[in-house]
Amino acid sequence: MIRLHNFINGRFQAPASGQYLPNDSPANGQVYSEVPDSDQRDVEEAYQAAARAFQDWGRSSKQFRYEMLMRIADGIERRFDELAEAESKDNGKPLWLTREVDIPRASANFRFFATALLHFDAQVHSMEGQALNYTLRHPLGVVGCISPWNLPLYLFTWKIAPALAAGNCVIGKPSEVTPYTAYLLSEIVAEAGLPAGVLNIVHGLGGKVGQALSEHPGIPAISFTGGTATGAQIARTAAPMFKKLSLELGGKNPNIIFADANLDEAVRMSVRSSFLNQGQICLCGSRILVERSVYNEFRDRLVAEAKKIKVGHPSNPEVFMGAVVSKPHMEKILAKIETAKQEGGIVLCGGERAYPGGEAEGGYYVAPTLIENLSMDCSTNQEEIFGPVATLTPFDTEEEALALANSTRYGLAGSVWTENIHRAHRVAARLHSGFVWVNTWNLRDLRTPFGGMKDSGVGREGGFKSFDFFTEAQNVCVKIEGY
Ligand code: TXE
Repeated sequence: MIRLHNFINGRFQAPASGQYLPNDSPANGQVYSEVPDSDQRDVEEAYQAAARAFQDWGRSSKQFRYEMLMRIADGIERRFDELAEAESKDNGKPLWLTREVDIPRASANFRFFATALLHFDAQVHSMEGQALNYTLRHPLGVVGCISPWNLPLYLFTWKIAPALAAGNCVIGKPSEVTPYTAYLLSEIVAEAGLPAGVLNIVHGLGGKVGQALSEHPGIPAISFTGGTATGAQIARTAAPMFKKLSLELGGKNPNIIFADANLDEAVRMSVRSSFLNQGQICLCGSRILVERSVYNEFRDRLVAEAKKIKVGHPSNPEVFMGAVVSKPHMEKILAKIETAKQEGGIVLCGGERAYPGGEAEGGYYVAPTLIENLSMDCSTNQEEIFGPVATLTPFDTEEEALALANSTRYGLAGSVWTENIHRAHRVAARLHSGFVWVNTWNLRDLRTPFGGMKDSGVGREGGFKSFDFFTEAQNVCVKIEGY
């Protein structure tokens, strides 16, 4: 049994409660580690350490912070294999995926924001003949970073790296469902020699540790990725204190496939957008809208590809899909599939728990599922499922496609498939979503703004947008006589 520790003021320590939560591997349902069940007392201790550390870190040179972040990135790369295996074991996702995406991206996040910091500078607005304005960007102080379980180290570092680079001290709270790589990161940070208290990692439940961060009067900003209901709870708590909030929440993203699209590519990428990471990515395309003239052909080809997907133990290099993250989450996905059937949905493939057997015995697997014959206003098409489940719906006109695509309360991402360049631009601009891909999916440039419209969130992260969030702007206006 592996016992994880909090990382507070540069020390590894037990939670104030002395209590631990069991953590299982979704691949086989076996409990293999214990996670600190921390509470407000641990958050307070972390806050005191971070506030002390901020006296120096907040005034440190960019070069110093750059070097520290690059050392953390080096440390992640040195322990690459261990991190990739830990992430796969903790989350259930295939090992090839953690090796190709999660862990490379975690070190890339540190490198990206370390170098971006060197290029982030004050803006100047000259009022000719009168004055010069320059806008300073000050770090905020001690900030909270709360991350989810679907891309554990990837999203944790996506928040922590820019927060630190901008000169803040951080209290990070990883998901209690997938705490392992965040714990390994605390070891890497200690090895890298980051000054004590600059980064603190407090493990535990959202209702205790996350809530204590949102409630803390000394913490002026929270960056959160997770469910929409949790985001609303954080906003309710933080708003009266006027905290800065960056909320990256759920999605119900459309893939819009027009008859003139390259169908080979549209089918290939729809398999990825529906089932990569077991469908547990906020960007996944869960509503596939297809122009009626190619609907049957597209559907039959997509179903044929989905049936070929190998589901199994994450360590098997041949599997495309591993386990979903937890037993309760698997049960939620299966219940949503039952609801879809009651709503009149026809299950084209999957629709049930998968039992790959062998070393995957006891694990939480769901077969890739495609459903058609549902109205767009039913709950299956309106509520986020966050599993390997997508629906197919035909449309007749561009207007109808847009109306269907924009009909949910979410607005995170969408993809448009067409060879008509005019239509591509037109439809992209009219989609109510934070970002749109044309003839691709999940192609990411870390400099671009990332975030959603409507109930998919508030604010944007990525590139200098992250620095805007993690700093406070201060304009200095200097009158110049005789200019
Ligand atoms: O996420 P939670 P859950 C969606 C997805 C999923 C649903 C619920 O639809 O089925 O959300 O998942 C912390 N104050 N997404 O319940 O609870 C929690 O400990 C502060 C989409 O697992 O939102 C964890 O660290 N923090 C998503 C983090 O919030 C609180 C990714 C996220 O967990 C808290 C994950 C509180 N009161 C789920 N309660 C995406 N956008 O990618 C919990 N937390």
